[in-house]
Amino acid sequence: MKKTLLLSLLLIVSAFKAQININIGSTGVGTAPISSFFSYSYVQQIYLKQELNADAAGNITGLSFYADPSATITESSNWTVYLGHTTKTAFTSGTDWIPAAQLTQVFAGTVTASNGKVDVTFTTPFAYNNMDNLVIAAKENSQSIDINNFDEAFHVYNHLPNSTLFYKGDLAVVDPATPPGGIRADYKSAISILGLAPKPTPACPFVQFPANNAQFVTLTPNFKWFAASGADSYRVSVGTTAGATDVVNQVVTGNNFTPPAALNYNTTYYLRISSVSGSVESSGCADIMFKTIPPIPANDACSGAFVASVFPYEYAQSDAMSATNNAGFITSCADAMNDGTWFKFTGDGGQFTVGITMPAGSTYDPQMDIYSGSCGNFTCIKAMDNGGGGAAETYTFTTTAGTDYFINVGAYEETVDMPENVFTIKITKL
Ligand SMILES: [Ca+2]
Ligand SMILES: [Ca+2]
Ligand SMILES: [Ca+2]
Repeated sequence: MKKTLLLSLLLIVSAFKAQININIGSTGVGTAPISSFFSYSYVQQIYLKQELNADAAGNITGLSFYADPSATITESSNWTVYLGHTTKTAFTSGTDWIPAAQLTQVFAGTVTASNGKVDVTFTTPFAYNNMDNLVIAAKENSQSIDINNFDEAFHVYNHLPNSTLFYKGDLAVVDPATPPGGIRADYKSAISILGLAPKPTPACPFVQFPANNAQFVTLTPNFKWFAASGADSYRVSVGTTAGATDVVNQVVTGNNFTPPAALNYNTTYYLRISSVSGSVESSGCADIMFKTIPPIPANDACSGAFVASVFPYEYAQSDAMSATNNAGFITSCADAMNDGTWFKFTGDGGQFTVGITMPAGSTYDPQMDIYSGSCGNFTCIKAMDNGGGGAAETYTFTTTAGTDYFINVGAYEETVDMPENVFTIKITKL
C-alpha cells in the first residue's frame, strides 16, 4: 500500500514536471514569440511532431520562452497566446497564416521575465494530439517598445526554412482573424513546452541535404542536418538497401559529414541520421533515399566525341553532370572554357547551324565552342556564350569540305572546373 502510494506520488510529481525543452541554451535573438522592438507583433511558429518528440498525446499547460537576461521586456509584455494543430510544415508565403479559426486562445495577460525566462501559464490546458504539428501563435499588444540596443530580446535557434511567420509594425494591434502580410524566418523560439513528456530517446534530426529521392547527387556529398535539441552527436549510416549500414556507420559531432570514400556512380543509397545523447540513440529515424550521378559520359573527352553524320543531328546529353574537365581548360579560343562533352562532324563546303538548348527551368549557362583541326591541336572557329542561365546558344558558319569540326559544350568558366548539366545539341545543314 505504501509502495503504491509512493509510486503514485512519484508519477504525479513527474507528470507535474513533465516538459519538453527545445534548444533552450540558444543565444541568438529573433522576432519570436513576439517582437520587443516594434509596437505590435503577431508571430506564428510551427514545431513539427518529429521535433517535439513527445512520448504521448497530452495536455500542454504552459510555455516558457527565453529572453536575453540583460534585456528588458517591460514594454512588450501584453501578450495573447494561441495554440493549434496543423499539418503544415512551413509557411509558403508571407500571407500563408494559419487561420485564427484553427487556433485556441490559451493565454491573455501580462508576462514578466525572471532572469530572461518568461513563463506563460495557460488558463485552460491545450490537448496536443501527438499526430499533427504544433503551431504556437503570439501577439503583443502594447504600443511602447523595449530598445535593448536596437535588437530583439528573445532567443531563437536556426531550423527548417520558413517555419516561422511574423508581422511587426507600429500602426495597430493585430487582429489574428485578418493579419497583415508578414515575413518568414528560418528560426524558432527556444522553448519549454510544459505538461508533455519527451520520449526517452532523442528526436530524429531533420536532414537538410540531400532531399529524399534526390537524383544526381555527387559522389562526395556533404550530408547536412539541423541540430536536434539534446543530441551530443549523430550516427550517420549509409547503405545500399533501406536501413543498411554497409557503406557508412559512424558517430560524428557537428551537423555535416562527407563519406571518407567516394560513392559509386549511378547507385541508389539510403542515408539515416540518428541523434545520440549519452548512451541513447533516437530510433526509427527515416531513411533518405538518393541516387548518385550517372557514369562519366562516353563523349567526355575530345577523343570520344560523338560523330554527327546524318543531319539534322540531335542528341540529348542527359548525363552531362558527370562530365569531367579531363586534362584541363580548353584555351584555343580567346574565351576559354571547361572541357565539357564533345561532338564532331566533317564539313562539306555548305552552311551549318549548331545550337544547344536547355530543358525548361534549367539554370545551366554553358558555353559552346567550335574548333577545326584535331584533338589537342585546335583552331578556334567560334566561342559562343551569349545566353545566360538556361538560354540557348547558336552559331551558323560556312564549312570547308573535308575539314573536321569539333564542338565542346561545357561550363563557361575559364579557370574553375564547374559542373556541366543537361542540354540538347542540334546540328542542322542549311
Ligand atoms: Ca570533359
Ligand atoms: Ca551561355
Ligand atoms: Ca566542368
